[in-house]
Amino acid sequence: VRKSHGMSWERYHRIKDIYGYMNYLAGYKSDICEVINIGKSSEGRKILVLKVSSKKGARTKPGIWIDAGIHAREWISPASVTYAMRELVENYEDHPELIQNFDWYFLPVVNPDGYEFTFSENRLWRKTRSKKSSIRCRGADPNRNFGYEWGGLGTSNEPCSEIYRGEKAFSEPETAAMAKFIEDISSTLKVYLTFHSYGQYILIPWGYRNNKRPEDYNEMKELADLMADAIKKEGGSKFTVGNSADLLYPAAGGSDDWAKSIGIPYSFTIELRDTGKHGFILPAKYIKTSGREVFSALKAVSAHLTA
Ligand code: ING
Ligand code: ZN
Repeated sequence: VRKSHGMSWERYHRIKDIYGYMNYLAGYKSDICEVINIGKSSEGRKILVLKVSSKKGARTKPGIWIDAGIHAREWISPASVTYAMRELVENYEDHPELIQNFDWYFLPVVNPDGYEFTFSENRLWRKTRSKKSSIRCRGADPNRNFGYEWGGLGTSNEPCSEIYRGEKAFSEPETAAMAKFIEDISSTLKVYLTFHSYGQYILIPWGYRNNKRPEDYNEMKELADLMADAIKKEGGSKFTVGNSADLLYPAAGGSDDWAKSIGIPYSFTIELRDTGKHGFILPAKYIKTSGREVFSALKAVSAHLTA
């Protein structure tokens, strides 16, 4: 059993510290935590999920899925999600109902190659790092690569574009691994949350075109509003709730649309701090507040679905 880890929420950490922390939890809190290796990135990095459950191995409880780091440069996303993961597990006694009532799945870095590249080479890299020998530019936008309405509005077929959709849906090993794992557990999942930055929004499907909402949009919005209220109370930031295409721009092949399309009732993209002052380069002093905001949103989800 590993007794230590190099993770903190005082600065931004590379993959080895994030994975080290997940493995630490799986050792130190082995009654409720397990690390699941769901696949490999283009450059061969592991893609790790932390499952938190009071009945390890069983699939009896409603599931909540949380991912972060789909886009490499949005550092506050993995940082805040790992903070919430830590709060859920290490301060279990403060809120035992959260783990008693749900199975939690955390995928803190969907795009580990891109994430590492933002530390080593280019702080503002967004995409994956996949490589086609015939093509000059590397990577696809993983949030245009999911298999629902793939190839539509707000995407590009130009490999050098920041919103390149990839050769086909799930061409990227990262999105393919994530989708396969989610499909395996999808009958248990009630909630899909994907964390990005920045802008302070809670975005509701459909994102692939304007003026198109799921028939249960109002139920989804009710929960999104509760999350926004909880965030406001916790950290003071105002998060705007609405349909992603209408509030921001249409974008096809997003992970939230895909999750909704396979029948997960509540699916949201959450754009964390800030509203543009620092943008992607959010100073590390905001990690803890943002992490607390994320955790307060998770508590709001749990309370609403248990009520
Ligand atoms: N923003 C999201 C993006 O992928 C989004 C916003 C998500 C728009 C889903 C529409 C649908 O462009 C960031 N910051 O990546
Ligand atoms: Zn993003």
